[in-house]
Amino acid sequence: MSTPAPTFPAPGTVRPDDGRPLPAVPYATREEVRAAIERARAAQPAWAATPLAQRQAAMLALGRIILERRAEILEILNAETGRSPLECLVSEVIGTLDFARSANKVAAAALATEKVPLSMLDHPGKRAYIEALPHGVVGIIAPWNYPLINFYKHLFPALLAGNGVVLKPSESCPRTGAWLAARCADVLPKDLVQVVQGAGDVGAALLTEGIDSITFTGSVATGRKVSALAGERLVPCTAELGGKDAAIVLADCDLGRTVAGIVYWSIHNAGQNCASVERVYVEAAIADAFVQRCVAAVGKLRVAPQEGIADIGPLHTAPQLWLVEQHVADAVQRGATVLVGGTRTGSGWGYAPTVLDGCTHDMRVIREETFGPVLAIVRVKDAEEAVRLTNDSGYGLNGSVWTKDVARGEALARRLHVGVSLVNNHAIPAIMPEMPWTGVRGTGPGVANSRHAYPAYVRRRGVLVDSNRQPDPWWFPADANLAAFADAVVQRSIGSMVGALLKLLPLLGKRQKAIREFGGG
Ligand code: TXE
Repeated sequence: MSTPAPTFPAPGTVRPDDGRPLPAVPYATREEVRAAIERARAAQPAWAATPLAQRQAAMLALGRIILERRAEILEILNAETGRSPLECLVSEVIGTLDFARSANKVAAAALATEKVPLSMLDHPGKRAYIEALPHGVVGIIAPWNYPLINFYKHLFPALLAGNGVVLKPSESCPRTGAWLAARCADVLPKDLVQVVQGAGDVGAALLTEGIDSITFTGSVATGRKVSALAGERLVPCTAELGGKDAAIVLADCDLGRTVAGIVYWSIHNAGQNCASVERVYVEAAIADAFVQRCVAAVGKLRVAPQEGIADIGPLHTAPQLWLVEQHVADAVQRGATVLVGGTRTGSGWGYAPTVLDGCTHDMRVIREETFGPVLAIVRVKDAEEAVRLTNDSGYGLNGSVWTKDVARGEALARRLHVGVSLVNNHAIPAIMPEMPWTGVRGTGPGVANSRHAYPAYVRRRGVLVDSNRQPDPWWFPADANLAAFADAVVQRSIGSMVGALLKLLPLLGKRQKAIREFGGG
C-alpha cells in the first residue's frame, strides 16, 4: 500500500544536485502553441524542397555546433539533471555528431523512392513507384531523463525527412530544449524548429492545435493519453514508454565483466533510463558470488555533486526520489535485504546506489518501473525459471542474457517478450540510429531509430503511370469474351502458361475492341 505523495516543488525550479533554486520558465498558451506550429509550417515547404544532401549537410552542422558549444549545454544539463558535467558529456553530448552521420545514412535508405516491379503481362505499359513525403510539422514531446538525446533521436530524422519541428521539453528541464532550439536556429532555416514550454496541457495542445505527427517519450500513463488523443485526430503517433528490463545471469558467465556491465546498465543515469536493468535473475549456483561482487562494486560508486567527477547524479525530480523510496520500502517490507545504499545521500535529490537481495515477484520493485539507482536481485533455479519470470511482466523493452555460451544466450534472449534482445550487454541500441528501439505491452509499440521509425516522419505515396494505349481487358462491358478471358486467366494461374496464352491473346483483342466501342470508338 503506497503512502500519499507529499507536496513537491514546482518542476524545473530546483537544482536536483543541491536544491538551489532555478528561475521558473513561463509556459506557452494554447495560442502560442498554435502560432509556433504555424511558423514551422510556413518554413517547411522550402525545407522539404531542398535536396536531401543539403538537409544531410545541415544535420552535420547541427551535430557539430552542439559539440563545439558543449560547455554551454553541459552547464545547462548539470543544472537541470544534477549530473556532473562529465556524466552529461558522456551520456548525452559526446555522440551527437556521430549520431547525425548515422542518421544521414539511415535517411538515404528510408527516404529513397522505391520502384514497384510490375509484370508486363499483367500490367502492360504501366510503371509504379512509392515515394516518401514529409508529414509537415512533427511535434516531439520529451521527458526529463535524457533532456537532449530524447530530442535528437527524433529531431534528426524528422528534419531529414523534410519536416518542420516543434519541441516540447519536459517542464522539469525546459532550458535544454530551449538551447537546442537556439542551435537549430543557428544552422537551419528561420522558424523551421520551434520550442514550446510547459507541462501536459501544452503537450496536449500540440495535438489540438494542428500538429501533423507526434513522437512521445515518457510514462505509460501519459503515453496512453497522448496516443488516445492522436488516435481521435488520426494524427500519426509513435510512443516509446517505460520499461522493466530484466538481465538473466547464467552460472557460466564471465563474472567480472557481467557484474561491471549489469551494475553500469542498472545504475547508469541513477537508473533513470527506460532501458535500465531493473531486475536481475541470477542462477542460484553463482548467486552468492554475484551478489557479493555487486555489493562491492555498487559501494564504490560516487553520487554528484563531487568536484566535477561522479559516477551518477541524483534523481532528476522530487517525485522520482519519493517513488524510489516507496519501492525500496515495499521490497524490505516484503522480505528483501538492502545490502548497500537504501538511503538518501543528503544532497538534493541524491539517492545512494542500492543493491536489494532476496527480491520476489510480488514486490513493486520487480513489477513496476522503479526508474532509480536500485539493483534488484532475484535468485532463480535455472534459465527456464528466469525466462518465465522475465516474460511475466507488463513491459517489454530490452532483455539480456549473460553467459559465455553466446549461442545459447542468443537462443534464450530471443525467447524474451521484448523489443530489443541482447546477449552480454544491455540498452546500447538506444544510441544506434540503425537499430529499431521499440517494445511490447506497456512499453508501447512506438519505434525510435532505424528506418522502421520513419512512419512518424513521412507518409508514403504510391504513383502509377499508365502509358498503355489499349484499355484494360477488365473494363466494361461484361460479355461472353470477358467470361472466356477470365477463365483463360485462371487456367494460366493454375495450369500451363503456354496453353492459356494461346487462348488469351485472341480474346484480348476482342475485349479491347468491345471496350473501345463502349467508350465511343
Ligand atoms: O513522465 P510524463 P514524467 C517514467 C518514469 C517516471 C514517469 C513519470 O517511470 O517516473 O514516467 O515521468 C508531457 N499530453 N518515464 O512525469 O508524465 C510532459 O510535459 C501530452 C519513462 O516525466 O510521461 C513531459 O514533457 N504531453 C520515460 C512528457 O510528456 C504530456 C522517461 C513526459 O511526461 C501530457 C521519463 C499529456 N496529457 C519518465 N502529460 C522513458 N521511457 O524513458 C504530460 N505530458
